[in-house]
Amino acid sequence: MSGIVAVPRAKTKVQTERPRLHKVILFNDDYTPRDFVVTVLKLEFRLGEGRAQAVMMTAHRLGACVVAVYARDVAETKAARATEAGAAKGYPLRFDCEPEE
Ligand code: TYC
Repeated sequence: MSGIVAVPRAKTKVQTERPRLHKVILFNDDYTPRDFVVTVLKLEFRLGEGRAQAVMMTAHRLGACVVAVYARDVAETKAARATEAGAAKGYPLRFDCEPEE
């Protein structure tokens, strides 16, 4: 007998979780003009005219609409910039973020 014992090495499997995507949500209000909402959706979120109109009308009718989905920091930056664009004109336009399920 050699006295050498083979001990199996413990394997540590590093599980990196994929960062959760975040939805940007547009909320309706009674004051922001429709065409301004559409302009912000086109400029900040790069939506085409038809998609921007559809998102704006969905928020207008239902109270809120998902605009797009991004990595968390991108979603937060875009939501803040779009909300600020409304505030700069005195509108209560609001965009918010929430994690996707
Ligand atoms: N409800 C607004 C109006 O009638 C238009 C509007 C639509 C405002 C969607 C915000 O997220 C919004 N002028």
